[in-house]
Amino acid sequence: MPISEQTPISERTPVSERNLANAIRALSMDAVQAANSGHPGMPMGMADVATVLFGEYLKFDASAPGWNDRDRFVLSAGHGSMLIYALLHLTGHVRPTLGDIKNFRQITSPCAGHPENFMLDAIETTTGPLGQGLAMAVGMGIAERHLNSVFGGEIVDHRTWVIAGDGCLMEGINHEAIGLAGHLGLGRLNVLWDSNKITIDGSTELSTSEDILARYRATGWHAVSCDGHDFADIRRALDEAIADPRPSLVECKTVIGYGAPTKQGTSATHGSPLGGDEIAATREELGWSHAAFEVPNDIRAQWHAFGQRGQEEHTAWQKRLDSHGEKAEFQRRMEGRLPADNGLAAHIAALIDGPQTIATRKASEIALEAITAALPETIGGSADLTGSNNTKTKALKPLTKDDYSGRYIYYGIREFGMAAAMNGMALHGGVIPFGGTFLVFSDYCRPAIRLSALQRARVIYVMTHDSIGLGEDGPTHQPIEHLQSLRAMPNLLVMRPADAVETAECWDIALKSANSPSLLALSRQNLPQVRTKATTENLSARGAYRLKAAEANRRAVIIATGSEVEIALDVAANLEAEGIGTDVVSMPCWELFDQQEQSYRDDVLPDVMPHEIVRISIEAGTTFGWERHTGMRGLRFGLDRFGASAPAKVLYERFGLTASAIAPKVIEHIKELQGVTA
Ligand SMILES: Cc1ncc(C[n+]2csc(CCOP(=O)(O)OP(=O)(O)O)c2C)c(N)n1
Ligand SMILES: [Mg+2]
Repeated sequence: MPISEQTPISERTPVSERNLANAIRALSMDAVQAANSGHPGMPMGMADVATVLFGEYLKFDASAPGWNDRDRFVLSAGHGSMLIYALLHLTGHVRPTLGDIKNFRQITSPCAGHPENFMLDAIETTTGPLGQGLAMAVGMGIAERHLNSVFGGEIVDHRTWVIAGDGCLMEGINHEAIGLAGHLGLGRLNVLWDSNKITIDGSTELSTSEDILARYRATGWHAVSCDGHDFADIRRALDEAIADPRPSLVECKTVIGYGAPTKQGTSATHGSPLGGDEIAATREELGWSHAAFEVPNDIRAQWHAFGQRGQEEHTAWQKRLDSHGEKAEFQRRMEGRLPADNGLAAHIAALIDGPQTIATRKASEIALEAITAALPETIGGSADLTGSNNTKTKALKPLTKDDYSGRYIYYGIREFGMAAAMNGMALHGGVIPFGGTFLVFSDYCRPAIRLSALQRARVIYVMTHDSIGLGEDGPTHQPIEHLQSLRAMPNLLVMRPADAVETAECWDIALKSANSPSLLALSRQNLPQVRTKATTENLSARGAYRLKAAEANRRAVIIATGSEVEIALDVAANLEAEGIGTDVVSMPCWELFDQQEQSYRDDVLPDVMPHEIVRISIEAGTTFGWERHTGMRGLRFGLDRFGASAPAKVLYERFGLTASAIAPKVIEHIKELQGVTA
C-alpha cells in the first residue's frame, strides 16, 4: 500500500508531527548556539519536510546504516548539517550521540561543520560545496539502476533522496547533473528543494529570476510544488514524485529559520547563531518548553520508532539475499573487494614478450580490455571524447535508459557532472567508475576531484592529451600547470606512466587503491616501450624507480615522467658518451614516492651536494615545484608559459625539450659546478 494511505503519524501517536519537527529545530538552534557557529535556518525551515521523509518515506534501518538496499539520502545543502545530525541522532543511530551534537563543530565531534562521509557511518556523502551533493546523487541513482538490472529487484531496489537549497539549484553543476539524470530517466531520484527564496546575500530576487520548475521539466524531469510546512501537502507531493516515472523535483516552499519570531524568513538565520533572546522567543513561539538539548521521552520514542521502521524490510531483504544465487558476487562487489586476477599480470607479460610503441592512452585502452573483461564492476565513460580517451572496450555496452545493465556512460560534454556522478557511483558501492576527458579539462572537474579525494572515493580519472605533445590543438588544449596543481591535492594519486608497461602498472594501482581516487595522465603521441624486462614487483607502485643506472661514474640523475622518460634516456646516452654517468629515474607518481621509506628515496634520489651528483627534471609542463626533487641547484626542464599550435615534434624542439637541447645544458652546468669546487 502506498505510504500515504497508511495512517499519518499524527493519528498513530500522541506526539504531534509539529513537535517531532520541533525536536529537530530545537537541537539545531541549540547546537549552533553552543558552537557559536553554524547554520540554523535551513534545518529549521526543512524540519517538517524531513520529518515526513524520515518518518514515512525513507527506507532505512538505524541499527544497520550499511544495509546495502537502504535508500540513499544526500543533504546537498550541506551547510544545514545540523538537520542530518539531528535526524540520525533522533532516529537512534549509535552516532551521533547527544554529546556529539553538543560538541557540534568541535574537533572531538563527528558532527563536523559540514556532513563528512568518513566521520559518521550513516552519512553517504560529504557535502557543502553547493550543487555537488545533487550531482553525486545522480551517480548513486545510476549505480542503483545498474545493480538492479544485474542482480534483480529482490536485492537492489532503493531510491535516492536529496535535500537541495536555492544555492544547489543555481550552481552550474546542477544543470549538468539534471541533464544526465533526465536523459537516463532516473525515476527513483527525488530532489526536495528547500525553496525559501533566501540565500546569504538576501532574497533570491537579488540574483535570479529563473523558472526553475520549467527548467527541470524541459530537462526531462517531473516537477511539483508543495507547502513545506503542511504535512499533508508534503505527503501529496512525495507520493506524486514516487509515482512519476521521471526523476522528480519537489519544490518545498518553506520559511528559513521557521519559528524564530523576529528572524525567520530572513538571511539572518542562514549562517549565524540566533542568539539567546531569539532562541528563548523561538521556544515560546513553537510551544517548546524544554531545556537546551532536551528531547522529551515521548518524542524521542516516536523518533526511535521511525529508526526501526525499516527493520522488518531489512530482515526480509536479508532472507532474499541469502537465497540469491549470486549472493557472494553481490557482496564482493558491494564490499569493493577485487577478484584475485584483474587481468593485468598476463597483459604485462605479453608486453614484455612483444614490446609496443603506442600512445599511453592506447596502452590504457589495451589494459582496460583486460580489466573490463575481468572486473564486471567497472563502469566506464567519457565526456564526449570516447575515441580520444580510449575508454570504451569491447566488454562495455552503453548504459542507457532502456538498458541499465550497460557499463559505458556517454556523459556528454559534462566534465564536472561526470566527475561528480562518478563520486556518487563509487560512494554507492558495487561499481568502480572510470571516466575520461582531456587533462586540460581536469579544471572543469576539479571541484569533484577534490571531493573524490576528501571522501576517499575510488574514482579513476582517465585524462589524455597530457602535454604539448597533443600538438596542433594548441594552447587552449595543452595542459601546463595541471599536473603540478593536481599533485598539490591531498589523497589524489596523480600518475603519468611512461609506456605501456607503466600504464598497466598504474591501472593496477588505481584499482587497488580503495580509499583514494587516481588520475592517469596519458599521452596522445606514441611512446616507445622503455620497460622491457620482466619484474616481480609493480615498479610504478614505488612512485619512482631507477629505470637506467649510470655506467660511468655517476654525476647526474635525471627524473622524468610520462612522455619525457624517452627524452631522459636520450639525454643520458649523450651524457654517458661524455663520460658523465647518468641515472634515469622514471617517476610516474609523486604521491607514492613520498610514501616510500627514507632509505629507498635516498637510494633513488641521492641527497648529496649538486657538484657531486646533479639532479635534473624533465616534464613537459610547468617547472614549478620540481625543486622538491632537483633541489634549488638542480636543473629543471619544462614549460613555464602556454604552449602553441603546431605538430608535437615542432613544439618539443621549439621549447627545448629534446636531448640535443638538454644534454649540452647539463654538461655546461656540471662543468660550472666543477669550477666551483676546483
Ligand atoms: C560552491 C559553493 N559556493 C558558495 C558556498 C558558500 N555558501 C554556503 S550556503 C550559501 C547560500 C546558499 O543558499 P541556499 O542554498 O538558499 O541556502 P539557505 O540560505 O536557504 O540555507 C553559500 C553561498 C558554498 N558552500 N558552496
Ligand atoms: Mg535558500
